[in-house]
Amino acid sequence: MSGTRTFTMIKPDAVKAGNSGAILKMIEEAGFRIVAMKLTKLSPEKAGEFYAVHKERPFYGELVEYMSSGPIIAAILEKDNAVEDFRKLIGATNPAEAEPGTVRALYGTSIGENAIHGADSDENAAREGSFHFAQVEMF
Ligand code: IDP
Ligand code: MG
Repeated sequence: MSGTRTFTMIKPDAVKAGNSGAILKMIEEAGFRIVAMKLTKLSPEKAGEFYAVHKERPFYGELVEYMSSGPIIAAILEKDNAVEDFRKLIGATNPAEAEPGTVRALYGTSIGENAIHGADSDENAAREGSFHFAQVEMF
């Protein structure tokens, strides 16, 4: 059975462009409840650790540099079928291929700078949530 929580980050390009409010509105209107949220900035070391699973991919260096380039908003979200429904709301990795009306179609600018992150499994949602929120069990 699928879980009720997912983890997201509004990425530096979207925060910088002033799209955080519009994106959070989409998230809430889609039925997600914000369980924990913070504006933060990842050091290159922390970004590298977060995306360690992509270490062997050719874009890893670029991804780490980009994700540490400015403030992000990290959040834990709650809804039935959270992980799958949230991936639907954000759309495909490449904004050019994302369904119209999805967050990435509306606010992403390239395959790298695609506005938002969404965990891809219940296990990763829990791992990524605890990476950013030490006190996650209290929420
Ligand atoms: P996802 O975020 O849709 O799950 P992943 O394949 O897990 O996509 O890639 C993680 C992140 O790495 C993407 O969201 C994007 O920011 C970046 N990325 C993925 N593919 C490329 C690429 O080909 N060039 C540059 N950056 C990429
Ligand atoms: Mg992924």
